[in-house]
Amino acid sequence: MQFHRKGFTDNELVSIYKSILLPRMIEEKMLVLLRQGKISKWFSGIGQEAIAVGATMAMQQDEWIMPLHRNLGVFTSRKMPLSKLFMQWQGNKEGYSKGRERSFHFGSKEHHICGMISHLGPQMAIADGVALAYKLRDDQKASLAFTGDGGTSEGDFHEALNIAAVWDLPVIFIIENNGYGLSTPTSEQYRCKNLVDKAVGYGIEGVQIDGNNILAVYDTIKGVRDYCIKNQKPYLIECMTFRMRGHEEASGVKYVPPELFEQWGKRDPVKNYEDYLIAENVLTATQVENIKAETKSYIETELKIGSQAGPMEVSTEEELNDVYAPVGQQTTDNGQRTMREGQRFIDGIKEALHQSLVKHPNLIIMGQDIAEYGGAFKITEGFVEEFGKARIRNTPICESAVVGAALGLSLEGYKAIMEMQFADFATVGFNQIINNLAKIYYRWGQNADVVIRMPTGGGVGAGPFHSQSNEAWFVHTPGLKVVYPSTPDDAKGLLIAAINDPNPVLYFEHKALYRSVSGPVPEEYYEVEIGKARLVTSGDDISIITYGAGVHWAMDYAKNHTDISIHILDLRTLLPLDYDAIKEAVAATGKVLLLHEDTLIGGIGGEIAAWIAENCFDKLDAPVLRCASLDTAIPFNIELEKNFMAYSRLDEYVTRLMTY
Ligand SMILES: Cc1ncc(C[n+]2csc(CCOP(=O)(O)OP(=O)(O)O)c2C)c(N)n1
Repeated sequence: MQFHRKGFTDNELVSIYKSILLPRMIEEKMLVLLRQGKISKWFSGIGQEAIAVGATMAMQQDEWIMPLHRNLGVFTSRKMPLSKLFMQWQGNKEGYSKGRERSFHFGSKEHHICGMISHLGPQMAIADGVALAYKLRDDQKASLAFTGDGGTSEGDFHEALNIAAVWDLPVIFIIENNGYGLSTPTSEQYRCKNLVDKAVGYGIEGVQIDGNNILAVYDTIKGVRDYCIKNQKPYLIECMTFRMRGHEEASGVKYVPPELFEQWGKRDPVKNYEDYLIAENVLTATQVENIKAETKSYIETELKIGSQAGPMEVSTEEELNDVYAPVGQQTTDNGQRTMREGQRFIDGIKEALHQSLVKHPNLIIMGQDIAEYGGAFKITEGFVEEFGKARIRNTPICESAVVGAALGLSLEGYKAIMEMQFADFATVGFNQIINNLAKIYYRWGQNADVVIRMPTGGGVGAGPFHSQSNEAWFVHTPGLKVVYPSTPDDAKGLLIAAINDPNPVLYFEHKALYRSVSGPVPEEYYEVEIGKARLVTSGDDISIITYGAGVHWAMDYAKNHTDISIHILDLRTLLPLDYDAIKEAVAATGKVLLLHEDTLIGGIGGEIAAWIAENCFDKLDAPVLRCASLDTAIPFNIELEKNFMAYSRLDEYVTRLMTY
């Protein structure tokens, strides 16, 4: 292995040696502890340390790195206290995730390390968002994301590189090509000759290097970092290496030809570098032994501290409290309301966005066709002229990467709104929403200050993929908030509240209401509290608990059936639910109908019905009924769609309840 010392001083070379030795020796210790059952599942990086260590040393301490499961060297090179790392690996409360996450699936804001989710690829787009923040602030910084060769087959790899290229973001993407994705060899993973060849396809630069040569890695990434910052461009680096142990310690290596271990064993990144330093007279053999003894003693001492962690004290209250970041006080509202009449639902949304863009200079909106075109529903029309392309960002068609980028912006203190062109397309950003946005705060205390606008619902003959009601998917996910206004003033106030909330909020806006519903909307900047339902009308006969278009169905029904006294509750927020208001609605009539446009099975109506049965049984005079849409996809033909909709069965259900 050829080492080129370039301008490194002897001291620097020794410091690099200590940095690559540490993760190797920690791992050797870990393997012993693993056999003793003292730590959890372990993904070994033995043989690959030069990449994580070299890359981390080449970056500035305050530049975000998105490591993966084999990157112990990132954590050690950022000088995280080893005792606390041990506590993390043992699942102790004193670790970095209060015992909630395993091995390397955690982050630390203080160390600018973003914790991975198991799905691998989603890390890469978060680096895009961080780099976007750097770029917008002209910070002269770059972010760095890792992937394995296996991870390059994920759509997230493609999306992240593409968006970084299109937006000219200073991101370094590192592929650790270690020959296998679990047991799958690269020959069954991709067909191009080299993975770095993919850079050309994205219109970016790339280089393939020897990933086992710490000086080559360090020096290359230092140079690439300068390039990315100076040229404001991303860069792809393929580091050739080999995984010297199994995918994880329990899985074995039977599928790897033994000669590969022999071949790559000779290219061991630690041993080769050590030999080089001795041959160059930078270190003597005795000094090397001394460094190893010091490292060993450091590891033992830290392990001893780490072993003193107390037993887990479980507090359900703390667990539940840590699902959401605390919401700060909203102070700008003096309570004054100047009503403007005749405002459409869409006007409420637009005004909330506009006022929020003025109020929060760090608010970025991203979405397909939202800039010059003004968005599929023209809600952001005129914004690009007023706020500029940097803040009103057209995106390529890559929902997953845009949600990831939104999270990356949040890591750097920005607020992000993403407009899903249609709520239906959330499926292709689902992983980022469900596993990254929703869980990150609980996992390692990092909030996701992101709002996703979800133009939702049917009634417009748009067929199965432009009409769905998919709110229930998200209501089932702790860590998200789900709001769903039905009036123009709530549309405005709830969107402002969602933007101010430091947690990820899914904001459902029913497309059929955009231009069909109008009403008074205050001119002021104000919030409608998330988690509070609204009493639409009081009544004595039956209570309809609903939201979104259902509110208007219920109101229409009541208008046409003045002989029935209907109590109507508009939930406004689906997660968290306003249980007090639900209880009052049950108590008001004793007969409850849950009404929603979403399909029946697994819809939120079932959840609320169960809650009522558990908590309000004594107030009921009839079984709780659910009126929901048919359990089919949403058909295109307008007659079929009408039949699909819950509204077509509303009279039947009200009658059933009235005659019970
Ligand atoms: C989306 C997803 N699919 C499958 C897995 C299971 N899995 C975990 S790691 C891994 C192999 C990853 O290979 P590679 O990206 O080359 O990284 P390496 O483990 O070699 O470092 C697989 C299949 C996963 N974690 N996420």
